[in-house]
Amino acid sequence: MNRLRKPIGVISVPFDLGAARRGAAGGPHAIMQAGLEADLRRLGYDVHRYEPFPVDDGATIDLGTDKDAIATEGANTAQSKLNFVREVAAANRLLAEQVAATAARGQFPLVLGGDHSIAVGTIAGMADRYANLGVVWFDAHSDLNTAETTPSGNIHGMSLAASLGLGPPELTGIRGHAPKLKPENVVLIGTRSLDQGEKELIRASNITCYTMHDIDRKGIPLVMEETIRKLSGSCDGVHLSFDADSVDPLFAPGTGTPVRGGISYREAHLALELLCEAGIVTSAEFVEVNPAIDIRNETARLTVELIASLLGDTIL
Ligand code: Z70
Ligand code: MN
Ligand code: MN
Ligand code: MN
Repeated sequence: MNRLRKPIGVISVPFDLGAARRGAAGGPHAIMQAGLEADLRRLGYDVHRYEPFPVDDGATIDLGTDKDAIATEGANTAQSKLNFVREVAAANRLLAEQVAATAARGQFPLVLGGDHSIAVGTIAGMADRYANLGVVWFDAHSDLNTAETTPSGNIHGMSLAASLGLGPPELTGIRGHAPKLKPENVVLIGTRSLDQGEKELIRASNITCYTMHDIDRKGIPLVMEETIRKLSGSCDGVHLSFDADSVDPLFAPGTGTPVRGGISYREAHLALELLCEAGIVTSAEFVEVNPAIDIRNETARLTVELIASLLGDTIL
């Protein structure tokens, strides 16, 4: 296996105001409790763990106000469809800065979410260094909604679009330059739940999308081989964005929006082992682990195992 020769900078983001339901803010703690640091050291890594920075955890927000009510209240304006956009933008500005600083220190940024809205900040931080950043986006969803197409108003369903420069300026403009990504440098894997606007965007753009149908037909080895060939040809860095809901809920029950028919335990490990072997990944984030709905921390433990596979764990 191709072990990274860099120290790992672990960045915790206990934030979940971008999601449909609360709980993913407990993800970093659950993942640490599942033994991440010991595993990374066992693999021979020098680990730098950053204190979770002070994101707005919603403690000051009236939780009696449910998000559906907010989303429908003023559904006549686009702005009203961006739930907690100020808090999401503030968290992502801090995260982008932290990720850029971690990479500048020569460490591999490993970001623990938190809901998937935090991809905006991670990608903004890495796009500082890599003009042609590639992204491998494992997800049941595509997170390609905009203020115009979102059915929910939840920003974790808009973070990839924002990174492509589509969305509110508070998100697209983090660290100045927009867009952060080119559509031809984006590969979606595990897709099985798309909204109408997302389907149209994927069809009209150069985004590569391996749906579960494609994975069933081609198998994970070929899907990963094509992904690696494509991105290593055109990108100067590759970010892995791994939504726990890409994995079948049988193996990853602790996530806010489970969708059955996902990649299996074996497929998830194989995919990340193949990325490891290719040696192309320059940063990673693991998001949407929700300990409030998990079963005995199973999803956090799976996440630790998957991180180990990405970073060079082998059986023999
Ligand atoms: C839906 C929306 C989503 C994650 C759910 C769901 C989006 N497309 N993303 N869970 N990680 O509300 O936009
Ligand atoms: Mn060190
Ligand atoms: Mn997602
Ligand atoms: Mn998802």
